[in-house]
Amino acid sequence: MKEQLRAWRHVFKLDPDKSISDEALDAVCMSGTDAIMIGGSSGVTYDNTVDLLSRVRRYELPCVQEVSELEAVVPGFDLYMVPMVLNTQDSNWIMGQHRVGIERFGYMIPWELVVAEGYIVLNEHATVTKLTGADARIDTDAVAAYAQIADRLMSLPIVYLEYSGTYGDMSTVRRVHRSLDQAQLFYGGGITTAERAAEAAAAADTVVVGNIVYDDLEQALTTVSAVKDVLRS
Ligand code: 1GP
Repeated sequence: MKEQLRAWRHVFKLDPDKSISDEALDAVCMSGTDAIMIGGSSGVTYDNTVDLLSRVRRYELPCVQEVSELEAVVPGFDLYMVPMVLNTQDSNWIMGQHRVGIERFGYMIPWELVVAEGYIVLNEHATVTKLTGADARIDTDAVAAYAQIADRLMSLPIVYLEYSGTYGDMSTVRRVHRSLDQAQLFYGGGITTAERAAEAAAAADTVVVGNIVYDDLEQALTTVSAVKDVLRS
């Protein structure tokens, strides 16, 4: 699955703390997206994660967990994406939680399914920013520098520009993309239209679409072909 990840261009991120009808979930899973990522910044529990995983498992597509809460890690996902927040002073979110997780559960971690994400959190008003104490008010040079720490110094396979809840600065995304050597660039945040999806797809390797699934499903579904069309052209 780690090899397939490289080819993912569009991902829907579903929040276990939000409800989604069977019909909506069916549309999301049958949309042609490359994968479903399950995760969120608050209210994620073992029970709501198991529930959503089991519903997504009725479909063929890959389902990965983005780990944000140790107690909510559930066996049975195809991959486990582990964020390391780079632009925070609070080392708890870079490796503190990770250390606790390995100490406690290391004997049962399927390392072959674990993928680290170099997270750069860039919406100062997002829950994840408040939670992690990330400094989202950094300039493009700083963002590119953090991305290179992830890519070149730490050899992380993914750099994730997380604008969660707001549409990001695409010139920054393009700049970061150019600066990377080996890491795959994920972009997430504020994709609410096909136009934005296409623009983000041209700037990053992989586009993550979250909230709009819950706010306007029809719009959410248009983002899939918008992303794929950019790649074809
Ligand atoms: C959130 O990056 C994702 O973690 C997607 O952001 O919810 O704003 O689409 P949105």
